[in-house]
Amino acid sequence: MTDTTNPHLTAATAVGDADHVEVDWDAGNDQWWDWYMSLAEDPEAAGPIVDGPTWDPGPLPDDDQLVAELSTPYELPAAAVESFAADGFVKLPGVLSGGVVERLRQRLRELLDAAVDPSVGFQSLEMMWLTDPLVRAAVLSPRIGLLCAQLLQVDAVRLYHDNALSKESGAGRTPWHYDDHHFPLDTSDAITAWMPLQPTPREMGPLAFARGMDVWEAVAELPFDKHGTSYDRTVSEHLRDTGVEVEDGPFELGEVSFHSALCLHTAGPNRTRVARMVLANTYYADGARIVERPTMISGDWKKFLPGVGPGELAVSDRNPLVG
Ligand SMILES: O=C(O)CCC(=O)C(=O)O
Repeated sequence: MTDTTNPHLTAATAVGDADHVEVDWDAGNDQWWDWYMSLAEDPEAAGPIVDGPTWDPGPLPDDDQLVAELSTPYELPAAAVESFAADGFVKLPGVLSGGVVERLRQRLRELLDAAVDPSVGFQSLEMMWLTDPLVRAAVLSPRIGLLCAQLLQVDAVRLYHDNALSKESGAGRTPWHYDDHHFPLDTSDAITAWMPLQPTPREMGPLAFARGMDVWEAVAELPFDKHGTSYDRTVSEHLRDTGVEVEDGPFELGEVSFHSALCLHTAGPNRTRVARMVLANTYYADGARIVERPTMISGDWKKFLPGVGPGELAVSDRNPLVG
């Protein structure tokens, strides 16, 4: 260990050089997020906090209406499939009604408040779908699962995990990364549906994407930095110096983004007084296997694939086919 050791790491995960990640993560996924967020540069950290958005969700659906909406296929334009394949992400309007968004926001808030230390700036919770019927309707939603399979152009997708993410007022940037680096899967046919649970203006830190399915290739050999912000900074400099376009616009109420595991993405700080809440669900192509050497960047992945070991088919009772 050096005197620049990241305080969120244990002796076991801090071991070796800064790019030595071939060890198991030995804490929970909430501690993983505390560590991971510390790897982002945040020049706006001391900036002003402004009022957040206000919105009218419209009528709130009852449970049956919510399930019906989430079971109805979304009319996906062919152009969206093409732009996902070219860009690595796509943002689709009106995937969720305002009422469904609001019901999910209220439920995720209750679940987070019951489980998470309120002083944590980036709050997270997974596997809610196992116990909460409302969250299950969204996580196992045929609408969302079908969209993911259509965008990946695969026959069927399985659930990797659900994720409630609340970036609280004043919490900082999410570092640049691409999820293929994270998921312990032997396929890049993995996709995250990032569903903001409010309209999300720029000052709230919407997810932002480097445009281009192949942009990751130029940073694939960049040494990771498990102690500090050099990986995030170098990716950011590379994107700027090579003129890669970054889509960092706001999300309307009900708009959902879908990003490939190969898409480089980040998110700004939340400089508003309103929590930036998201339900982010990840799915992968049926038939994927666990890689031979998962790393600490995958966090506590065994929670999402219990009983499945390296090299084995990524299938367990927690990875149902969706859609
Ligand atoms: O919500 C964020 O700030 C980051 C989420 C993310 O990176 C993801 O869902 O892949």
